[in-house]
Amino acid sequence: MRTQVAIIGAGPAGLLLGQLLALGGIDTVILERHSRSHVLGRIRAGVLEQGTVDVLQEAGVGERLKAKGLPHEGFELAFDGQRHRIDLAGLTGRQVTVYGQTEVTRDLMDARAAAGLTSIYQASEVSLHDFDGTAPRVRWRMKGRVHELRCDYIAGCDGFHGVSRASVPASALRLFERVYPFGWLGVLCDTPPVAEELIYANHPRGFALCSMRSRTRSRYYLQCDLTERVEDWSDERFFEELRRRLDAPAAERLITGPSIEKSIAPLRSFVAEPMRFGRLCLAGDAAHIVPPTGAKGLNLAVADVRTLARALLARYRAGSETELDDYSAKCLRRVWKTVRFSWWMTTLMHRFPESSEFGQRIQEAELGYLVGSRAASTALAENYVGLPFED
Ligand code: RFL
Ligand code: PHB
Repeated sequence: MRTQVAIIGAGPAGLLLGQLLALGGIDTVILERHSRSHVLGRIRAGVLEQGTVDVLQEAGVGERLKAKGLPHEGFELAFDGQRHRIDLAGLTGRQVTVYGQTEVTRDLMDARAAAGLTSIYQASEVSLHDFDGTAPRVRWRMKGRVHELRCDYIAGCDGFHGVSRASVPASALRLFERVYPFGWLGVLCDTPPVAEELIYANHPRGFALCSMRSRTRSRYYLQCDLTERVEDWSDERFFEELRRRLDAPAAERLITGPSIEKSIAPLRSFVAEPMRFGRLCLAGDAAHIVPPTGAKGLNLAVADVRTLARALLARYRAGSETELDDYSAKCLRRVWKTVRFSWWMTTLMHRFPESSEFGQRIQEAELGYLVGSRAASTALAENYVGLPFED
């Protein structure tokens, strides 16, 4: 079997890359470890930057997003019993769109299936070969047989735990990492959201986030210890704790219901440099992770893929490798700005077990400054709506 670009991973990064390359007439095969339904069952991101929406529209998968996505012109920061609105539209002229990662993934899967493009699900033991030369190959096992795909390039879009980054010799990569001393306990339920806009709450008992997927589906998160187990959190306990971390009017308005998903995610910042090794290019969570506080992970994956698709198109259309040579450096400039913002917002909003009283006062002062200064609010807003693409 042969293709031009072998894509490892059918998450949003891999599927979007496949779609953008297909529009440019480039042949791809996607290899995914899990089943289609497993991939669709993962509840993750919910907030799309305008730039991400634009790329999805250019990719021809914007129809449902346009019909069902919820435009949000602001969000609220809650602390000290009060809520303060960050007017994204007023401060930046831009907005974000609430539309679940599951829906983005479904739209991309449907488009790929409709175009009759090859995706191989449940491919186990995927391995990458010879990407330091000119004829890379990918092997995998399925139903007891080993298969091989020859290609020109490999796109490693297989997330943080994938095989792509792990296939690069350790001496060729520099890794940067910060692990946070807490996680997020998330609950999804079919109840109307507590408020029209997202609420990010800084509370002495820990951070809380009120988000949503639609007008009838809510997504809530609580900062929790890494030692917590999901089984110990009944819906009643979760909502009781959430109420305690919200301001009184929000706590009063909160409508609870049975959870349809509940999970704990650890928080981490991570970057692998460079993002290209020979004919293997890493994109999305395979190359970097940010804590979810700034809602950036999926958006960053889309920005990488946009850059990679353009570079591969330049290579196939004009024979130019200049853009591929610049791929890693160009992505990493955006990645580090976004890593900084996500780290900053995480530090601002969470209780750190090791924090001193001094640290606590500094956090309070920063929150006060942020909502009292138009300059500081604008800095937050322009990062939240998404920094402009370089070109
Ligand atoms: P994914 O989505 O992890 O997809 C990688 C795919 O690769 C497959 N795979 C393999 N396939 C073949 N062989 C192997 N050896 C393989 N190993 C792995 C996997 O099965 C999977 O299907 O990475 P991708 O495409 O780079 O997308 C990244 C995003 O998923 C991620 O950044 C976001 O979900 C992060 N994130 C958020 N991002 C936002 O932009 N806005 C948000 O509001 C937001 N909220 C969140 C989040 C992540 C969260 N968690 C669970 C970490 C909220 C949470 C709670
Ligand atoms: C979500 O809806 O899952 C979500 C929203 C905003 C964030 C993180 C997660 O910052």
